[in-house]
Amino acid sequence: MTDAARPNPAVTEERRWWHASTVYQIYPRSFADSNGDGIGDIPGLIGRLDYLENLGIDVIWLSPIYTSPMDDNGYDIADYQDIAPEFGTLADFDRLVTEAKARGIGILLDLVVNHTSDEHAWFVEACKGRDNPFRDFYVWRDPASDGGVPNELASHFGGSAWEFHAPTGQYYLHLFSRRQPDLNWENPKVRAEVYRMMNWWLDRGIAGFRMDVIDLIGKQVDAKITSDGPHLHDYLQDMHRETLAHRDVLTVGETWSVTPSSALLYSGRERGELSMVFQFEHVTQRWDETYGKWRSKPFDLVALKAVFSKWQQALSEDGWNSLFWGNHDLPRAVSRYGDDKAFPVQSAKTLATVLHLMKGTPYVYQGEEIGMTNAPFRSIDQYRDIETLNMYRLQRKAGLSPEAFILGANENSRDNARTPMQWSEEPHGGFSEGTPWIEMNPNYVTINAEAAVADESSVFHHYRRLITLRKTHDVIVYGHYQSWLDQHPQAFVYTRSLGDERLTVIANIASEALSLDLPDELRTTGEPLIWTHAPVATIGESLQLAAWESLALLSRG
Ligand code: ISL
Ligand code: CA
Repeated sequence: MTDAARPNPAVTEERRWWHASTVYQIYPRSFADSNGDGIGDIPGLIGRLDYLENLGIDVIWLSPIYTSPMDDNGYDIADYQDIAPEFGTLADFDRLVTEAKARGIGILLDLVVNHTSDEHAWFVEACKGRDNPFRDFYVWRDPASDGGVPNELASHFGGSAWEFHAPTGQYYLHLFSRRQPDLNWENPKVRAEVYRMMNWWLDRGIAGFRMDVIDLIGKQVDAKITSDGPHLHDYLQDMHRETLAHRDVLTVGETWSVTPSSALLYSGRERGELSMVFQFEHVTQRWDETYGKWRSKPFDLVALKAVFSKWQQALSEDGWNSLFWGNHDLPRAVSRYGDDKAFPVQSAKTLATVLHLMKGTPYVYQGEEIGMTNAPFRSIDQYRDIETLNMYRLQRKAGLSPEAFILGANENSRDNARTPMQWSEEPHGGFSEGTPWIEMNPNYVTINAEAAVADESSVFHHYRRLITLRKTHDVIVYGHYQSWLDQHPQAFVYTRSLGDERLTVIANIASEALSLDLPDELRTTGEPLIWTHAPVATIGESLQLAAWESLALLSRG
């Protein structure tokens, strides 16, 4: 993962290895099960490293693998320095780091330090009494004068963010489930413990961290500020100084509240904070203003392109973008943005093309590279996720029918994208010899890795090409982004320019054919780099595109 010596005089930015890298997200529970208990594990993952090497990815972001009661599938950590037995042992983890490194792949751990599990030793101690030395590791408040909650802060998983602890007569804060008490970052002892733990993992040879809801750590609950609090960037700079400085690692913060200007604070080159952050504007743009993610707004390509352009421009001179369509909290990309019924292969490829040829570091969520779709669930019993189950209870109480709830949940719940990786047409998709912890998407019979690898025209090989192109073409990594035809409701067109090179990307984001008129400035001839239907070497005054057809062409001079 060292910087390849590719002197291109047009590149003025200081190169970092992660600029040309692609990250692959693994949700360990659903990736590969080695022992038939129905739960993916580290040995299973090690067995699939050759597949990932073939795909060409540089980094694995591993969702949490630490000791946990699994109230939120591991985002509730009981011991930061041990591995959950269902996932394996520390020895398995060390072997993973070594085996991945041998294939040129680094491991990013998920740093979940906004909160712990209620089973974490710190919280167990904190509950013992108001004068316990660990009490201040968490956020406690007295009841309001009527005995009720201290204020109206709400949990992201529904209901109040405050839970009463009767034995000590105070409420504690949990911005997620009640089994995920929030850490008190104002306490310097908490910060010191987190840095110590981070250094312990970094010394074990990991490639960096993905930082869970990191924009919440500067919260000031009495002022009802949760995200983007006044000391957030002080804490991040402090963290950087104590752990990341002088280490060549990748860090990415999950920041739902980030704006283009705060992104420069998080990821600015001279800031000493993070490599990059995840912004979610293309995600929330589809959410209803009142009902949020449980009710979607229709797809609007013009608005979507505007979001991407805004972010490409905002971080063009400083900072760095991360690029993603999906993750373990979001619907499957092809189901959300593509057409998973009529054009599953073509639309998966075209979505990949338009995303991967932008400036930033692309993230691929496991299974996306073979075009996995949202699993169609029929009943609430098929769901496992605490967020969905809580929401079901609340919405049922509010009078919503189970059928109506399932309809919305199938589109937006986190479980529909958490079904196991589809490896083959074998029983349980080759994921496990036992019964998977959550049902497989039945379409594994046709959509699976084995079939995809064997077929040169598959979604998998398209991703493989895009990942390779980023490593061999500086214009993809560093080229200046310019959008075209912003108001066109069906075409996604942009160029990337670096020195005398220009990359032109043209995509039809629709299930209907398109006859596209192009402005003079886009007419060109060049080398076809990637395409969905047929290579195109010349762009004239108009272009006929099939449904979900896309292409990219490189011209010089
Ligand atoms: O999933 C969501 C929206 O689709 C959010 O409610 C989600 O909880 C938010 O994205 C924060 O996510 C992260 O922290 C959570 C954990 O449940 C998620 O899996 C994680 O990605 C709490 O640790
Ligand atoms: Ca297992």
